Amino acid sequence: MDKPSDKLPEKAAGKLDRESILIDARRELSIPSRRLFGKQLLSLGGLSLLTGCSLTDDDSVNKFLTAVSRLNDRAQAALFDPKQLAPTYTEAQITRPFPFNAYYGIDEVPQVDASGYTLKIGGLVTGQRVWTLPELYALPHAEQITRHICVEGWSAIGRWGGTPFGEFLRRIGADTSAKYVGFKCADDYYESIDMPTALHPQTLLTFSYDGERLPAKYGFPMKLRMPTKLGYKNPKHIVEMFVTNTYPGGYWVDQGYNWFGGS
Ligand SMILES: Nc1nc2c(c(=O)[nH]1)N[C@H]1C(S)=C(S)[C@@H](COP(=O)(O)O)O[C@H]1N2
Ligand SMILES: [Mo]
Repeated sequence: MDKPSDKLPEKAAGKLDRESILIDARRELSIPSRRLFGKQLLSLGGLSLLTGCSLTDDDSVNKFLTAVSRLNDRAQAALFDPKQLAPTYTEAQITRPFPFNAYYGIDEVPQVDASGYTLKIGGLVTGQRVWTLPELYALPHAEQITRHICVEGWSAIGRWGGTPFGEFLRRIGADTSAKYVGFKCADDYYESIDMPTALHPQTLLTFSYDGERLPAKYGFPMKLRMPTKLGYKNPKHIVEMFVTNTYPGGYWVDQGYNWFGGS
């Protein structure tokens, strides 16, 4: 998967083109910035003040752009309404075939062995232990038909089934006042989400796709499905999760994508 064409640090690298950095920074702040900062257009100086970064070399430009992106995260987090539901669709609206996507091709999809599989739970939870698949499959089940939106420019409607993640977090004794839930996957993917999204009623830990056991390409044995977030925020092949107050980042986020990743 290519990074988006307007990925900030790369554009800034090599050449200190302040005008285009500013255009990109404004675009990055886009609509939430208007709500956060009123109608005022931010100057490069204003953004530097907000982020506490001077723009003297490539290194500081990169730090600045990361900081601007984090400002955007905060704006998105502030605007996130934990009760607002993403649209749901009918069976007839499901996209067939549903697209596969990963940072590698379909022939490299990890083949997780079901019998040896365990999900490790760690961090700020009272129930630090591993879970087997039969235990996970026995959890309360919900089905959902929602739209998955990928930043690469496609979206598709799919049907996922699994257990409401908020209930699962309570079951494992998660500290739901903590900031983040982090995920490690069977490939080299990793992700993290904000607690309000983790507790959102439509956030599901899914084990099935369209009524069938989740196939390898869609993330066997499980994918965290959040219709309120962009595709890359939805980790597949989860092998470990942890609750933490230390920002864990994510595979694409650490390469310049926006962390909140709301859709
Ligand atoms: N483990 C893992 N999870 C991942 C990815 C990945 O490469 N590895 N790609 C992400 C991206 S960018 C997208 S769009 C969706 C694709 O999910 P799908 O194959 O079910 O369409 O998975 C997300 N979760
Ligand atoms: Mo994606």
